[in-house]
Amino acid sequence: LELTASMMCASYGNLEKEVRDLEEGGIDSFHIDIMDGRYVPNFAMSLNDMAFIASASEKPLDVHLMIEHPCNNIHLFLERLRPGDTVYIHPEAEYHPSTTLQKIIDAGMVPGIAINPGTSVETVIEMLRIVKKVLVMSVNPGNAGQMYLPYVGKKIDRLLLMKEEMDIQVFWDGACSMDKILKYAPKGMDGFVLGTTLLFGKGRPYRELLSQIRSQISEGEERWI
Ligand code: S6P
Ligand code: MG
Repeated sequence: LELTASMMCASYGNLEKEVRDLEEGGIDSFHIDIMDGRYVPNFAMSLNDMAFIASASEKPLDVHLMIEHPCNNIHLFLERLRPGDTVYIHPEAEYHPSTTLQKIIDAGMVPGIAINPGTSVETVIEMLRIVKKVLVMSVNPGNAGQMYLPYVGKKIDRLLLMKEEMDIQVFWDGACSMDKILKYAPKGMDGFVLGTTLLFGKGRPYRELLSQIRSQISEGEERWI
């Protein structure tokens, strides 16, 4: 079960220390939210923040592009990433999303799509045949610290049932709480993006928080196996 840290929630005062502390705490990967102020009404991390984290850690990066027409500048991201890093695009933000996904594949990165709360599985089904990873948004993209939107539950259940047929992994992004991990990990969710709900701004060391999260997952596993 992959636990990834949403770095837009980290303290920018000392990003290197944040990366170190999260690594020491046992985080599996770093989730990088890139926004353009157009596709979503906010700005988060930049290309350079992403490149810095890629150089500061050997852990995989999970780059979530919330930008219009990523085909125009995706090469800037791809040339700063390492083989095996994941790049998610939002299909609605692109005229030809499968062309952009092919660029991600050709560069040696793992292709993914992010599915908004209001986007149905039907509209992205052909892309599920191309991608390896699906990032299900349980909040509307743009901000950390939002409320979980309960209507996405049905779609998540459907996607989890399609995992084998489509050969995809499914990840949770938005308002990820302990009860959601304990409910959806047994149903086959492959990983969770941790933000302000569980990991950041708590005034407690990441090591402590992450080990608490992991031990609750293992206690849960004993029950669901
Ligand atoms: C939202 C973004 C997410 C958030 C993350 C924050 O646009 O894609 O990755 O940063 O979900 O988590 P939380 O627990 O603050 O909602
Ligand atoms: Mg995200």
